[in-house]
Amino acid sequence: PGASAKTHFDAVIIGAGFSGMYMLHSLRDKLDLNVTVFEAGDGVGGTWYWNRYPGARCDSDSYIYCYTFDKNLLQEWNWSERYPEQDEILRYLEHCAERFDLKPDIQFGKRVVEVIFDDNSELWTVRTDKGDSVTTRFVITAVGALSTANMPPFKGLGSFKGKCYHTSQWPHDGVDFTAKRVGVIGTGATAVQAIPEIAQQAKHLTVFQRTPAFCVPARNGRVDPEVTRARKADYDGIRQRIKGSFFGFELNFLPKGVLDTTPEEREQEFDRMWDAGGFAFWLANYQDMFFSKEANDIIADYLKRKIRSIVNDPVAAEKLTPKTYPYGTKRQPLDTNYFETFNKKNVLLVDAATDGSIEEITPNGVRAGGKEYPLDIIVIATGFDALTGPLKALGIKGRGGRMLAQEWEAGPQTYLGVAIAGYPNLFTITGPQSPSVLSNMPVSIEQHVEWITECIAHMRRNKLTTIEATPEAQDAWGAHVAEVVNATLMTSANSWYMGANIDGKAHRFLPYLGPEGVGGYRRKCAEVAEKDYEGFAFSSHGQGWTA
Ligand code: NA7
Repeated sequence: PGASAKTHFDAVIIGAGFSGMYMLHSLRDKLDLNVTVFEAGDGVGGTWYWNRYPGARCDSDSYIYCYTFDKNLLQEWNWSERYPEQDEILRYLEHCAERFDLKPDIQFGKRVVEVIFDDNSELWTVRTDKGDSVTTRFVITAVGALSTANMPPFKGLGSFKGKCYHTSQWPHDGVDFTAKRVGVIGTGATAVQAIPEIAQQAKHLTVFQRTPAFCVPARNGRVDPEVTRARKADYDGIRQRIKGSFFGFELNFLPKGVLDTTPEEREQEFDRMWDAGGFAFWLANYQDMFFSKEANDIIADYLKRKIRSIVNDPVAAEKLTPKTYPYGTKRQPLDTNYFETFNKKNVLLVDAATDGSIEEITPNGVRAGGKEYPLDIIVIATGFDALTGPLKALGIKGRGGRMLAQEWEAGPQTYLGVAIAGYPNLFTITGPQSPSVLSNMPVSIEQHVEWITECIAHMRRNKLTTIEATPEAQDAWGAHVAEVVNATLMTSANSWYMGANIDGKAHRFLPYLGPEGVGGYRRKCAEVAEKDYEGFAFSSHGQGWTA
């Protein structure tokens, strides 16, 4: 029977982006399990299915923003640019879905609304908004970390007579800005990509800024074919390096502190990183940047000088200069002509601190600081309820009816960011308290998928029916996550890493910033498995294996 006719599975995967697609391939084709995927969208791609706003592209270099588990795929696929655009990444994922014949086992257009554990059968029941109800031994969430839109409850939002779009729910046939007065709310990584594109098309653009961003040039462009050839010849080395690296990139901190350098020496290094573009300035800078405010100030000062040198109007430059948080403690936006865009005559910056914050949306536009800005289109680029939002939205109930959304009100509690005490046989790919959004995502996704696959294989070999994190191991992991990050400057910013972008959300650092990065985290997970899944408890009652 077709996937949608079956009602019992070994594993249900939620989401068909990078994570869910590889998870399906692994469990179905390596372990021969009976698996289905529920996907809310009408196609594969996850993030790259939904985020179709102008300028949407990846901020990781294309040669490492891809699957690395298939050597032939690495050789055969050719990216057109250093950072591919949304439609190219979506084409890549479509290609992978065909290549591994994934679509027959993905049920599209079905949003999971309930995931309930039954204490007697030790099986999960998964329900969708389309009325499906299936049972399964394992549930694997592949819902992404940035997939639940943050739509701030602006007063009067519904009264606007023009068109209003959240960047992550963009119309598939695009939006025509020609001759329109457009407002963009937000200046995070998304808005920084969209603003220069919209400004080129619109008659007039008003940018509503709450907090200015430290942007660094992406330096996108075609990749030298020689470089591509050399990389293809060295993919074994590249895989090894990114898997063992701090952030999943071929980037490493400079092995010295900025405080140990002369002004001339560091200026040269800064110029080199600025010219290189991409995340080098953020993730391959002096190693004291995230630890010492004094060091951070020196590095931030370079970027502040850049803003002043690019933006012609000193008043606008001042508004665009970050002052309230250390550099690097919020996600690094990469730009193409972002600051330059504020030199255009048709672009106006409305800064919350100096011009007043948004008071309401009116039928004709946005009112901020007592003034109404008339608009035809509003683009809401206010980001996501990061990491916990997508999991809380699934209606997960574990042992004894305990509710995940409720238990996580004061912040997430997990073991290794991949499992949760009280929720047996539930795995969370790139969940909170794993490196996740603090890494090049495909690297962390592959690591989780492979670890989960091996864990399930281990259970089948040993006729084990449930695996569950112990509360002790979970508490120890939570304490470790907090301890490591508390030694850095990361907790001093009102960032979405801290849950600070959502009203009422607990302020807790959400991803895991391990002392040895994703490489160290990978070793830790491998060690847990080697020590017979230390910190987990297994059982062998409940319904036995059928596969
Ligand atoms: P971000 O990085 O969360 O940026 C959202 C922006 O919207 C940011 O400038 C916010 O200001 C602003 N914002 C959020 N809520 C409001 C309200 N209520 N009023 C005014 N302005 C607001 O989301 P992005 O989509 O840009 O990026 C998310 C990630 O997706 C990105 O880092 C990549 O990993 C991919 P704030 O700074 O909170 O003061």
